[in-house]
Amino acid sequence: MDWIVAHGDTDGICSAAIALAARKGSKVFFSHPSGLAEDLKQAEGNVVICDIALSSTFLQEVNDELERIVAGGGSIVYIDHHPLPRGFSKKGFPGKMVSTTQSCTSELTYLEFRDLVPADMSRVAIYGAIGDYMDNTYEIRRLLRNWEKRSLYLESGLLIQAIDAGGRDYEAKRRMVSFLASNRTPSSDEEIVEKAIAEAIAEEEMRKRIKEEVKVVGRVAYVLDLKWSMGKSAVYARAYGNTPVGIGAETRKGRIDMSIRSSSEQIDLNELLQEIAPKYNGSGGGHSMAAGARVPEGKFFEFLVDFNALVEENEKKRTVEY
Ligand SMILES: [Mn+2]
Repeated sequence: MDWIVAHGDTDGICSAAIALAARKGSKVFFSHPSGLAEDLKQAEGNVVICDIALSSTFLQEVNDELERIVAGGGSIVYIDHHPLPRGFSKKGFPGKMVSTTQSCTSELTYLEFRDLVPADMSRVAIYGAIGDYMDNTYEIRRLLRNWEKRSLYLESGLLIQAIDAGGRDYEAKRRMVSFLASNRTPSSDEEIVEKAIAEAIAEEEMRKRIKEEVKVVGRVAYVLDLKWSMGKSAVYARAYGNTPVGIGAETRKGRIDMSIRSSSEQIDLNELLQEIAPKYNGSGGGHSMAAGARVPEGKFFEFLVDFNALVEENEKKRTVEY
């Protein structure tokens, strides 16, 4: 049995769909950076891994599992656009590593498998790119020329909203992957349309609520425990807090989970979070303008104050350079 292991967001789901169109019959499994090594324990055969950051903490464990799969006669294609861990070398990696931070994973997956999938799969790459705010690359703009852009934005919007509404429903995500892999549009799927419209209506309510409830620490705005999409909460927190950085946070099992979004290219969230989160017994990282972090519940406010200081320092440092 071949495997496709992907992140559960829009970019991950679209990447998995493209990989599935190329490798029909593969088992689709969802994972995340800190669970990857454990999840790979069940995997075998030819394995494609999409949109899951290689975490420096679990690098050795992941490597061991990949080596086991290859030793059993399988192969590995690792496709991702998160920054690689410091000191990581592609030499000695047990498989093919396709990596850049400049494009989303859906774009990379489409380019990797383009000879094996129908040309129509290019629109799935575009949905994924929009989902990760990475539709402004050379390749995605080139692919968009073969489509009616406005219609494609509706399709991707439906898909993104439905995925946001679904939370951790992995069965629903798996259905989406096979649906997209068989070249059907989100608008033709009743389940996706219904979920997307309900989510859009909820979003309008949540947007207004965030406007009322947003709190600001210096240059960082946040909302806590809204029980709604943390990523979208972070974007609205930043907009209504009138700050360059926004956080959507949620208390879960004694820890605070955060989605963090920045509107400033001067701030590298991945870099800042990797530096600061471990000081609070937490972890963090992701992309420069969209990242996540987790700290123990009791340390959240200390973390916020310290994180803000770092954001302010970074803004100043980079402005002076001009
Ligand atoms: Mn991605």
